[in-house]
Amino acid sequence: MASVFHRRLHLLQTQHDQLLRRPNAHAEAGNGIFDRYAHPVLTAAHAPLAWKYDLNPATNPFLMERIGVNATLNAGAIKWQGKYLLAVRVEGNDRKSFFAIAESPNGVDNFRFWDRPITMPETDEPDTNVYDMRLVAHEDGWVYGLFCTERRDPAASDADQSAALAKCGIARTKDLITWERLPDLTTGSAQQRNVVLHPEFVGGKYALYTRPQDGFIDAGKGGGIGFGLTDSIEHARVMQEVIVDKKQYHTIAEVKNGLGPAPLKTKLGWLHLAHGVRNTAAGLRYVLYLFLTDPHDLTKITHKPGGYFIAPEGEERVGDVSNVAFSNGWIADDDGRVFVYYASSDTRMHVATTTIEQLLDYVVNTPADGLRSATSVQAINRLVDRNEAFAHQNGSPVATARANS
Ligand code: M1P
Repeated sequence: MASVFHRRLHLLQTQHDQLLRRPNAHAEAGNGIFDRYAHPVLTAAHAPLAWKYDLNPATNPFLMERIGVNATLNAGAIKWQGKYLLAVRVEGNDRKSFFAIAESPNGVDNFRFWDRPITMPETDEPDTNVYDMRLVAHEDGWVYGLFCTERRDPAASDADQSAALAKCGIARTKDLITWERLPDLTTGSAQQRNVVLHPEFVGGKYALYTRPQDGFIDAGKGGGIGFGLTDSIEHARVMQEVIVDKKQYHTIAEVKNGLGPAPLKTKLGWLHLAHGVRNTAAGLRYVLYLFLTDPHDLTKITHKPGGYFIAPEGEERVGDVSNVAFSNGWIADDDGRVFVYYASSDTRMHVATTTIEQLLDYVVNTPADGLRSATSVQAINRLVDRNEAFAHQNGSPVATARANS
């Protein structure tokens, strides 16, 4: 009779293999803007068995899990040597996050982690926790990873074991395996999270999107997506931050917001994906939104649809931190397809697919937030007017579609 060890190993390997091979497909008819998929692309269960189990029957006869993986979330993304790569925030049962690369041949399924997590070098001031890496292939030839580094607030009393300081950590690589750690970003703000490197030089300088904040959770008066320049990335220092997109009363971003991945260059300008946070009786709600900035002035928003682009839906609404959609990675393919990687409820990773053409249509033609109930009704009435005028001249498109079906 097979030992407990071997029975369990067979079961674990079979289940893991089935999960990794599971094909993914569009989940629903969609809204014409993007397609959701039936399954998450990465979950905690995707972590390699060798990261969790001592696979020697002599030292682990019960095949007990020795190290737990709690969640896979907030991944940076890059197309690399023809493969779709995610730099995933993997969170252990011990609440520490680290980064690991997962690779897929098609961007929507079959994601597999590389053999080992990334060994991220530390600075002289060790990080307690690192998370939410944005990957950017910069025109200087390096691939940069900008992430949040969190350490305990040295000013906190012994009684307060949760006060923390968030800063932007910076590292670079040529192969996504060996990383060179650079000094953390210095800014005039008390704390920083959601810092993103712009892929091109701006006036010969490195350009950074920031999210100045007064406290660790509370953005305070510093809320908004900022922008600043630094002469050097080896000693990055942004002393002047211009707010590009501020938090605003009774919108999806009234508590705070932050940029997601680096913006995509399009024929109409730079396309940005960001998250907005509002408060509710059930806690904070994180949703994703888009905006476009001027091709030559990165601080000037030219188009910003009202409301959210992606909000957590169905099972996505439940997890370690419920009601959260968060994205810091997307990939624009050469054929115009766009893969938006988003995490739900700080627990697992999903993909939504769309195209640059669809995203620009959405950004340019979705009414902006009029900031009042009355303006929302006016927007609907304008649309109904247009539809009635069209039907008057051409007959009802709904009746035609029915007749053709
Ligand atoms: O828990 C939701 C998110 O909270 C933070 O986002 P922000 O900096 O905008 O508050 C981050 O810790 C993020 O990792 C997390 O998903």
